[in-house]
Amino acid sequence: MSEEQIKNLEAQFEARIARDEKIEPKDWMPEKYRKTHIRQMSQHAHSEIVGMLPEGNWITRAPSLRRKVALLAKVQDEAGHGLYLYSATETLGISRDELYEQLHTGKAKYSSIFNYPTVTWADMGAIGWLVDGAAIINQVPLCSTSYGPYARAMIRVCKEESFHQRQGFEIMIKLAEGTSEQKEMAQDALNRWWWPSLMMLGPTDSESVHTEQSMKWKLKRKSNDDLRQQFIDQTVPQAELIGLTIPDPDLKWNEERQSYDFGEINWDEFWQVVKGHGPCNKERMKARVGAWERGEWVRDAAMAYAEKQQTRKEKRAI
Ligand code: FAQ
Repeated sequence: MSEEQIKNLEAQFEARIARDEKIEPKDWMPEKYRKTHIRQMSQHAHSEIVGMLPEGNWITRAPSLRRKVALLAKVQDEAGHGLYLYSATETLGISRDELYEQLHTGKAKYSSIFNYPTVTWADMGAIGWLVDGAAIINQVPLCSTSYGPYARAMIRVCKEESFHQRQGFEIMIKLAEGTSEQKEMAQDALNRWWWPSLMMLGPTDSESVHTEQSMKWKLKRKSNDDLRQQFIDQTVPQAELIGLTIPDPDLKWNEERQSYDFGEINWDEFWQVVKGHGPCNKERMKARVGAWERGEWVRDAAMAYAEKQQTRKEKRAI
């Protein structure tokens, strides 16, 4: 293709984005657009799959049958989101095997938040309330992102995340209304998950390398800092409502901005976790790689069965 033809295609592509048209898998797209989407969508898929691990830790220890059923369903939803997002990523011309390989070799990232341990039952409440709460704030704008398969996937994912957030908040309400030990457990979980939840929304806008381009392509609709502020403004009144204290002495309502001012985030901690040195990074990767290796015979058996069926079909056709 000549340089001029490429320029023409690029101009048509940009015009479609400007008109808020969806870009579909078979449409022409700039290589950088394709790669950026593979990066973000696959990291999102990996986050859902790795995100099953901290909660999976509590399925056998849920305090009642009702809690166990809800947690089991939530973790299954996360598996569904991961598979859905992997399929959407595959429409960009990358295979599932390559995507897994990127995760297992550390080439692809997954959300920093899932590298923290779940030490008490209250952590199940805090994850639903805070982590799913932050995920929804980040993901609702993604429902109108420019790449069609991602936008459509996000509509369903957001509906389920919203249910997850409510079940988490309900766990927190019950604990906060319970005995003093239970309320302490809820407060302790809030203390440990608050700051990592703020970090989860990504580095500050001045440090974010992808925001500018992603905003132009309407992959991102809001900046990391805007999403973080929205999360804080939404969550602080919820903590107040159930009598818990946000662990930030600098948190203060700013009348002029009609928003909360908040304290300094420990970005060193964030980057340490992103680079693989968080409390559970090694454990999470070991679990994922182990599951992949243990599943080899299942994949082999499925492939052998598919081949056998195909041969039978071909023989019948002769
Ligand atoms: N953790 O330039 P930016 C969930 C990386 S799903 C690790 O700002 P961008 C459901 C970033 O990749 C949670 N790495 O990047 C659930 C980049 O590195 P790279 C996941 C992070 O893409 C709930 C570098 O830093 N959600 O929770 C993080 O414009 C409960 C520079 O950053 C999504 O993935 C981080 N937190 O903005 C499951 C949503 N933040 O790639 C179970 C879709 C940044 O160049 C239980 N993703 N980095 O090597 C996004 O919206 C964006 O990708 C951001 C980052 C906002 C995460």
